[in-house]
Amino acid sequence: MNIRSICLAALLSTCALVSAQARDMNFALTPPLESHYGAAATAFAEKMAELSGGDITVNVKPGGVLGGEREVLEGMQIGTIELAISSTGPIGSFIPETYALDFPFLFKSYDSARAVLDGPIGEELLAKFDSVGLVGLAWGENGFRHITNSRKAIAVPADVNGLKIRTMENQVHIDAFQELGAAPAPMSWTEVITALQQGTIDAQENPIPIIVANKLWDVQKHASLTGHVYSPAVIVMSKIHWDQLSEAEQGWVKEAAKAAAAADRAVVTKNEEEGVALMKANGMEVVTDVDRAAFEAAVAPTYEKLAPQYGAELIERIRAAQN
Ligand code: EAX
Repeated sequence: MNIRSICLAALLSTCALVSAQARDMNFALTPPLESHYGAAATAFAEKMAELSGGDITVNVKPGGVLGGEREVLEGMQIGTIELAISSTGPIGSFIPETYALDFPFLFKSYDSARAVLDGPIGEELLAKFDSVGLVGLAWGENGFRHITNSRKAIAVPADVNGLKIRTMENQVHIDAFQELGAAPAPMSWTEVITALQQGTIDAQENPIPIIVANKLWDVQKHASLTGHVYSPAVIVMSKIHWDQLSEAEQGWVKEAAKAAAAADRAVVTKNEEEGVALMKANGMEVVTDVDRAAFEAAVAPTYEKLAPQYGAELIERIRAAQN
């Protein structure tokens, strides 16, 4: 064998060795690492390292360093980002059927929401991600959303009138807050803390895990446990990258996603148990006796207006599944 053949053989075997060795994937999330989403991403990374024998390294990218949730979803569609956990907030503009999950006061409890998402309805919605260049792997959760603000205690719908409140880029949420007489300001989470600090908005709404993870008591004096929306979160992969995996590797990803969802929900449960005390200990005025029935009645027109467009039949199935 001449020197040229030897060098070529050496080069090819090196390439083969490198390609079989560690591959890196980024996993994006907007909250800090110390959060329910961070726990999900870490669990995913650890499970993938275990199952791949170290061949696949998942780099957790917290704090919105790779962008807001909508931007991350767009990045996954073109393959610049491999993985993420995202609330459903912006997903409705990619997959309109998921808007059914975002209607106010639709889910009755964490147990019933988890049961619906882990059942046929959740599976049906995950299957729809394929059509937009994404792979819906598993349902985690963000939690029941509550209002925080810098102005006053909120206990009844009239208290929300005129409030400049950030919402996710979600048509159903925007409409619901308009029904309450608020001035919704949809924006990416990555802009919210600055907007609250600068006073360009008075309020935002998020689950206790987000309030705690972001120490929102530093920028919001008041919290009101409205629980107005249950916010699911999906563990999702770029289809471009999914299609490059072997069948075995795809199985690892699915198993890692299940571990991520379980880790996420465990932190949500813990935050729900301890979060209010933590918020109060850090100076937040927390209204716990919110008139939820009045809020539910006030946002009912959102169903009349948007359910026909965003899945009235699916909303009824979700309601029936909780009885
Ligand atoms: O990191 O944008 C939002 O309010 C979502 O809850 C997001 O997951 C926060």
